[in-house]
Amino acid sequence: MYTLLSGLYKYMFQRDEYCVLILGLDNAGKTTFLEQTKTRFNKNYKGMSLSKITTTVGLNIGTIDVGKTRLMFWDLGGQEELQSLWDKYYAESHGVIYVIDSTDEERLSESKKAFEKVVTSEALEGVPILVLANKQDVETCLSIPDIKTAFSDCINKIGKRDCLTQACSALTGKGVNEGIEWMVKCVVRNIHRPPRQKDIT
Ligand SMILES: Nc1nc2c(ncn2[C@@H]2O[C@H](COP(=O)(O)OP(=O)(O)OP(=O)(O)O)[C@@H](O)[C@H]2O)c(=O)[nH]1
Ligand SMILES: [Mg+2]
Repeated sequence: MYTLLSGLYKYMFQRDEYCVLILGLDNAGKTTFLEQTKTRFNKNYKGMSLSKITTTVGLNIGTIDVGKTRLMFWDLGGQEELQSLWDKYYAESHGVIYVIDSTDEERLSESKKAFEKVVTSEALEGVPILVLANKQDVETCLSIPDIKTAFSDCINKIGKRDCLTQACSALTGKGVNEGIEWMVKCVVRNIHRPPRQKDIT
């Protein structure tokens, strides 16, 4: 009877957990995206005012549940000296969200270089990547085709993995749900691929 009840409890309430990294240059909008995501997916979450978010020095952690899937986000600081810490988290992550500031044409090539390092990292082989072209609420921002053109020589480095470029505004929430729902599908589908380090230890 106990086994039956505990099995039923697990079936109803236990969730599969996946770790998702949020990467990108400083000022791209990563923490704003995380706060917007938590507000949208956690019913009673009263987040901080988005306008009060300041640059991340360590990391921010956030969790959301989408159906039977739990995503745990690690939002890392994007400043140059903090980028060297990103790869410490690669082995344990099941998905990556890479955020680009679509209003910052000047730093686009810097962002592309950082993105290249991420996609060519062996520790992230096969891990799905959601590329967010953020700040699309700003009228003068770069369009998705503009950004795809600027990142075009990365395409053959992406390898065999799921990758989607999504227009987004972390501030207004546009494109946030679509991006998250895509990520959920990918990490769940990826369960049949080799497990991440965390799953082995
Ligand atoms: N217009 C607009 N501004 C945004 C959007 N997302 C973020 N911002 C602004 O961009 C600035 C940086 O946002 P953060 O979320 O702190 O950026 P971050 O990527 O976490 O930066 P670091 O923590 O330094 O790596 C803030 O002033 C945000 O309000 C957006 O979608 N639209
Ligand atoms: Mg931040």
